[in-house]
Amino acid sequence: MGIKTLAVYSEADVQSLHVQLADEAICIGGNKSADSYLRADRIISAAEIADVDAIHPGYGFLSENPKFAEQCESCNIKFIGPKSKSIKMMGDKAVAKDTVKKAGVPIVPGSDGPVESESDAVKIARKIGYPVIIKAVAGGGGRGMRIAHNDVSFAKEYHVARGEAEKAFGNGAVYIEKYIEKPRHIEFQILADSHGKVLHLGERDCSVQRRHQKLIEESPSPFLTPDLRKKMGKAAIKAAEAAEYENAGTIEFLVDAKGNYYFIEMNTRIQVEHPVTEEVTGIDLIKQQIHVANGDKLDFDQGDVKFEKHAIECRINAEDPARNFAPSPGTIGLYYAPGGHGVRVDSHAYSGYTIPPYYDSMIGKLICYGSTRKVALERAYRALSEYLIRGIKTTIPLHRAIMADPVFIEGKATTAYMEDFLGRTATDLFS
Ligand code: MV4
Repeated sequence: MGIKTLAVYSEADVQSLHVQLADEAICIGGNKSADSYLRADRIISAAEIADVDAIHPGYGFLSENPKFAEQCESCNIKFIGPKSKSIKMMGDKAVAKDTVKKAGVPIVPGSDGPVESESDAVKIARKIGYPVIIKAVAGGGGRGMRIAHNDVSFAKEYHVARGEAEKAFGNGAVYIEKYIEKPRHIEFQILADSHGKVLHLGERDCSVQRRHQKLIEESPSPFLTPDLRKKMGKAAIKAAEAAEYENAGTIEFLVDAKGNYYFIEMNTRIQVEHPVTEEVTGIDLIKQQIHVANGDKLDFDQGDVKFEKHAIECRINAEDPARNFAPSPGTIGLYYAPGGHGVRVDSHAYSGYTIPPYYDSMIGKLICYGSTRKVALERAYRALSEYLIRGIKTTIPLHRAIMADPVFIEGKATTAYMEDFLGRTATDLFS
């Protein structure tokens, strides 16, 4: 787009590829996130010094922080994301549910907003019927959730959930939902401009996850029928409209075995797995984010969005699956990324790079795509075999085993898949 880039980085990230590839780079502080990537004041100072027009917040850190979005705007720096108001609205998960419900989007049956007291809560749980799930209003992404199967466990889990929510988010408010057993986790990509046009770019099936960390995402979902996709896409657009949304965002649904779908939350940022949608649709999501933030109109309509490919992403983490996914930071010896037709690697790593221990363990994303799911999976298996990262443990061998697993190949994976797979697979396959 001819736009110059300024990267900010912490002392731990001097070696990182983005620092070397950007036109300019400014160090904003020490190793700990709290001393660098979470310091809005320092990021804005760097932006002022370099006289930038806009800030892309990426994912994580301050990307869904309504105060940071507001601070950018008040300093006349465009925040490349939604309005602060939309971030705030969707950040309160009970408000988010209520907002989309009023727009006619199906939500999981549960309490009407946060529960007020233990006696109220248990009445609601009984009325919904066990099992129920207790979720933090300020949570999201699986943090601070507890499941209860009867009155006795409910009393306990209710207090644990409140305590955890207070500790983690400084807000102990919780709400209750019917617990959906072994759902699929399917999310829709939204793109919305500042002129009221809201489009969906199809779904991503993110059911393969472990402890709320996604491992594999693919599109289209092997579970959805054309009819269900159409209905859910329309619901996703309604949800985004209710949030007065602009920029790129994601509407998350749980889908049960019968094909009932329920909105659970919205992510008001670009997500790790966005390349899957880029390869299926041919639309550059980051470029569109910049256009939308600039006030440009989206120059295509829903009917122009074509879903022509199947794409799958494997998250490559510096972790040892044979040792309960313990982090494996350290220096990479040889690094060789696969390529060829239908293969994309997004990574900041290279031969000789030292992975710092301070941040999350994802060091790369392998995205493989082709005309059918079979082709995409075969390419993924081949590319994983050619992805060489020496000196540390990674999730590459685990992904190869999954690409060869009949249950996964048949498209039968729900959110219960990983636990089952790890329970029936020898971990010596993973080293
Ligand atoms: C649920 C659910 C079942 N029923 N909500 C996990 C991620 C977060 N965005 C919402 N999540 C879930 N919400 C209802 N009403 C199941 C999950 C869920 C899950 C829950 C417990 C343990 C593992 C899980 C894995 C994926 C999804």
